[in-house]
Formats: sequence, structure tokens, C-alpha cells
Amino acid sequence: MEKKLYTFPDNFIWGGIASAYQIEGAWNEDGKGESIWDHYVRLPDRILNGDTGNTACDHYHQMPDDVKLMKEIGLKSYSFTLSWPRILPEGIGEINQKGLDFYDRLVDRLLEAGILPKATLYHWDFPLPLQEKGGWPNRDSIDWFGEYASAVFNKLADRVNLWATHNEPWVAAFLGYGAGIHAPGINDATQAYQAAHHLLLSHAKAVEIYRSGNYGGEIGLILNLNHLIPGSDSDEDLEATQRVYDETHSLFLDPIFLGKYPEEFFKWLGPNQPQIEAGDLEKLTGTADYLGINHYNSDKVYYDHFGGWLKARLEPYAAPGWGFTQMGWGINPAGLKAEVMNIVENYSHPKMMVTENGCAAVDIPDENGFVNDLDRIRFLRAHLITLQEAIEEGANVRGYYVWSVLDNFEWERGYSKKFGLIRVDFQTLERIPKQSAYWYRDVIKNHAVQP
Ligand code: IFM
Repeated sequence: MEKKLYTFPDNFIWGGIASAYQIEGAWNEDGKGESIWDHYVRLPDRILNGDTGNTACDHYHQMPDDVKLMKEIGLKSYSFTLSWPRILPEGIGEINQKGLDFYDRLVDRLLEAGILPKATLYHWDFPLPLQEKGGWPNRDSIDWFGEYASAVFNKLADRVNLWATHNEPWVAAFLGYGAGIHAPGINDATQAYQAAHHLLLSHAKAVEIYRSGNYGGEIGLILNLNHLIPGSDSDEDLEATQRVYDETHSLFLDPIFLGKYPEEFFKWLGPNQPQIEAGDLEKLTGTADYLGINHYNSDKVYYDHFGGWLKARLEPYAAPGWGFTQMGWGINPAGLKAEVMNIVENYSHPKMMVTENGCAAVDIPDENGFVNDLDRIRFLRAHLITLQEAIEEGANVRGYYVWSVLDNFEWERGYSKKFGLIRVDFQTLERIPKQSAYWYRDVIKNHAVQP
């Protein structure tokens, strides 16, 4: 019997993604200012093995060759983020022309290579001077971000047509200000919720600026949407699951797509709920041309009296026949389809893109440095199959980006986790495409996945 092919729509965008701090290096070159991550990695014991992003993949210098590699592995689109303090060393005020020129060259190289550039304004490397003024919990951050967004649009929006404001604002707010395991390392629920609200308002501000420039492209917001499964059907577990859902999903999706705040959840938060001003909701509603979904894993959620302010405990869930990635995350390919269909059914059927999906694996290079990463291929294939099913069932998903193009700096875990389609030897900085890169090249060429 012939094997079924999982075919994607003709105009489907096939991409790869990375972020500024995780790959660029050159942390203090050509006039770049310091970010909270440049500072945070120097604090004792914050990052595994004392790793830093000072050099990372040295993409800042190796960018032309990296673009060549992207072309070789057949990427149709590359999603990059810009470093705010590379462009505005103080966060606001004077523009660092050399910093902006780097992204200008990147965009030109991509276009020459026939690769569609997709740009994200913020992926967590907040300017340190503005952190000293309070960071995202300070409401002025909305205008600071607007100033930065304007500088970027003025330079690049003539050639970049696909934009996102923030990548994973939940992480920026709740790992940065709540759990304190990301920069700036603050452990305060009130600040975390306030940061989340200002991240959303700054998103809306950047969208307003972009739309008023009539550039003609699309601009959206990227959320990390893990799939949540109640640990049991007890009321306690169901309510705990709802609280985790509200913090990770409703807090961001409801104001933008449904024109409301999760009021019941805010009541439950009591004094930790964000301060919201009159007119804020109106500013947020309808501000995404598309929703970017970053999806990696599923968790079971249980009530736990000692489970932080949400009183919940998350346990990684792996579907039958699947295990856990190198991150310890549970693999459940159906979780991607479930998240996409949840958006279709409950958030007025927006345009979507899977803006990150990928697998950290224990890559073992052979004597030539080549990695035959069959586990990563199996992960990507299975997720693409469930995504294709969602599209067949009516989901308006326009593209898919593999995290990540290159192995890179995985935040508090340093270089210990490998997500790349392309292996980077962090001693020599040599790049060698893995088997998954060649597999993905065939998927892109055929516009289809084989089971
Ligand atoms: O490396 C991160 C990225 O910065 C944001 N999304 C998840 C990835 C893997 O953890």
C-alpha cells in the first residue's frame, strides 16, 4: 500500500529561527550597549557552567556564511530577532548606526539568497540602563519600546514584510520577574504580572506605529503555548489547570482576540493582579495580524498547595511511545494540533504561524563532527503531521519555523542543550549540518512529510 503524504498548502512558509542573544555574540562591539542578559550571565551561579552569550555562535561576524548555510539547507524563510541595545545602546535616545547596519546587511543577504526575512523586535535582551529605571514593570517601558520599534521600522520595514513584536512575553515576565531564573532575576509575582501587562501594551504600541506607517506587511505576537492536561478530573486539579492556562494563555490571548481580561483569574490573584488603566483594554484588542505559536511540550497539571502562587504542579507528559527531550520536556505531538485547534475554536479563527517547534537531543557527533539525529527527525516529523491534520481541519496556519537553525546559548542552561539543525562546535565555531537539516530540506522541497 502506498504511504500517505502529508501535503501542505502551496503558499506555506518553511523556516528556521534563532534569536539575537542566543547566537550573535559581539556583546560589546561596534557601539552595542549592555543588555540585562550581558549583565546577568556575569552574576555567580546563574548560568550552568558559567557560560555566557559573549561569543555564542559568533553570528555577528559569521552572518554571511550562516545565510549561505541556510540557503544550502533549503530554508524559505529565516526568523531573526533584533538586539534592542545594539540599536539603542541606552535603550532610548541616540541610535547606534553600526548596530542597525548589521540587521540591514542581514536582510539584504537573506533577500539575495531568496530567503524571506521575518523579524521579531524583542527576545528578552532588555537594555540595562532602562532596567535601572525599573524595566518592564515601569509603565514608561511602553514608550521606550515604541521608540525602539520606530527606529527599526524606519530602517527595515521597506524590505521586511513579516514582523512580530514580542517573543514569549510570558517567559520575559514570569521567568524574568516571577521565578527569577532569567534576567533580570527578580522574584516578585506583583512585578511579573505588571511586566506582562506592559509587555502587552508595548506590543500594541509597536503595532500602532507599524500600522500608521502603512508599510503593507503583517505584524503579530508570539506566545509560548504548552499543552496542558488536567492531572485528574478532581475539582482541585481542574481548577489548578485553569489557573495555569489563564496565566500562560488567557492573560495574553483574551485581551488581544476577545477584547476582555481574565477577570475571574485576576480576582484569584488578589494583590498580585496588574494595575490596569482606563482604556488599556481598547488599546490591546485586535492588535495581531497573526498569532505566532511556539510549541514544544505537554504537561499534566495537579493541584499543589506548595506549588507557588498558582498552587499548581506541572509534570511533563509524554504520549505513549514517546519519551522526554534533552530538556526533560514530555513529547506529545498531538499537543501541537490541540493548541492550534484551541485557538481556532476559542479565539475567533485568527491567522497563525508555528513560530517555534523543535527538539533538544543528546547529539553525538561522529569522527567528522556529523550528527545523525534521528530522534530530532522523528520529533519534527510527528509534529508536522499533526499540524497538517489541523490545517486540513480548517486551521489557518501559514508557516512553520524550526527552533533552531544553529545550536546556541540556551539561557540558564548555557550550551548544554542542543536544538540546532546545524551543529556548532563551540570550541572552533565550525558549523556542520545535521541529518535533520537534510531531512528538513527534503520536506521543504516536497512541501510534504512522509509518515
Ligand atoms: O531557546 C528557547 C527560545 O529562546 C525561546 N523558545 C524556547 C527555546 C527552547 O527552550
